[in-house]
Amino acid sequence: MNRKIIHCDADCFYAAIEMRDNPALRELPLAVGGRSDRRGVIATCNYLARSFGVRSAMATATAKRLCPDLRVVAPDMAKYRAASVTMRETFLKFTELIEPLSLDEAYLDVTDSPFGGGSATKIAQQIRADIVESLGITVSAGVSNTKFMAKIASDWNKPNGLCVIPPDQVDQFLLSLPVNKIHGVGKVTAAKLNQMGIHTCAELRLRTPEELQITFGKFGPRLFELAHGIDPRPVTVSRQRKSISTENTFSSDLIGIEQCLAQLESLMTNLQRRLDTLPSDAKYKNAFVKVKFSDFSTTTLERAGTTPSLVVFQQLLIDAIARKPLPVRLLGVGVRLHTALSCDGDSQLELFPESTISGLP
Ligand code: TTP
Repeated sequence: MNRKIIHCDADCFYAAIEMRDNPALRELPLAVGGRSDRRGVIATCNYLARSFGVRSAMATATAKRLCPDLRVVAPDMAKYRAASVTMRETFLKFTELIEPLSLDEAYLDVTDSPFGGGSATKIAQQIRADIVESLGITVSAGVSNTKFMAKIASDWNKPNGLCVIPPDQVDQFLLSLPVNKIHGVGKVTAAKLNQMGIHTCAELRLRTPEELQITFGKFGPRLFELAHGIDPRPVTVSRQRKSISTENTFSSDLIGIEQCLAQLESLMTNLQRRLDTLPSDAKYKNAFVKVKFSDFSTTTLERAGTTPSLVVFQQLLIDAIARKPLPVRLLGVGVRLHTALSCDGDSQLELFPESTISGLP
């Protein structure tokens, strides 16, 4: 399959919009997020703030400790949504095969696009230039023959970068690629791979899919394929979504309800981030929690007709945990949608669910 895929990802998206609207912020370490005196969390920050160690999902109070001059502004989702629409309009000039992953990120299949004289690289350059002009923010792009490689490429020269990995260079590129650059390989999976003596894709290739399956479950054979640059996933224009959820596998099992409840806030922050990308008239039906115990058994519990709130999830979690007196390896929270939305979902997050942060089955 000789596809031409572009992965576009805006640079420090929310922060970039805020800097565009208030250029004085450009010179400052800037974060977008909740206030430190309200136990807020950083959604994103500009690259100057990153040089102090500030990161997405960090408590704002921690970020302020790392960078006392950090300026924190509240998110303005309406503005980011509007910018996202403009980005989409730009993509549409080049192809209709667009798969958004979030407000600021999308895959484009330009295999048959008549633009750029057949050059995906030229299209990517043009998209980047057009978005600077129309939106006043920069977008990094990666070009390759699979979604997997295009996404790695867009990150390679961030911010404001373009990276092209032609099909005949994929193999060479992958050989030295550290395994933690594979999407879905988080800290825990990376540590396990490293313990097995696997640091690069070249080393990953020396294992069999069966061997990897023993340690990483379904993700094992997938890791093997990715290490060979095999990723047949097409760019999917739209999908029916019935639920939105987020989950986390913990590097060490949680013991007792207190430890589990303590995880709810950050899970809910992630969930909210995904809910923010839904159309504003999306309606929720049920709230649910998912618990995977140390014996790998999974239970889910949901409640009808509720809006997702901390109290609802707390109660669901207490009831779900009570089902087995075992330590907990994974927790998830989510909502079912009232009608299946044909929406621009996070297909890649579903293929690599957040549980694969640790890559465990
Ligand atoms: P990302 O594309 O992950 O990151 P980014 O655009 O801020 O920065 P980068 O240059 O590294 O790509 O996220 C897109 C937006 O989603 C981000 O601007 C803010 C929001 N977001 C959150 O609200 N919480 C999070 O934990 C993350 C990672 C992002």
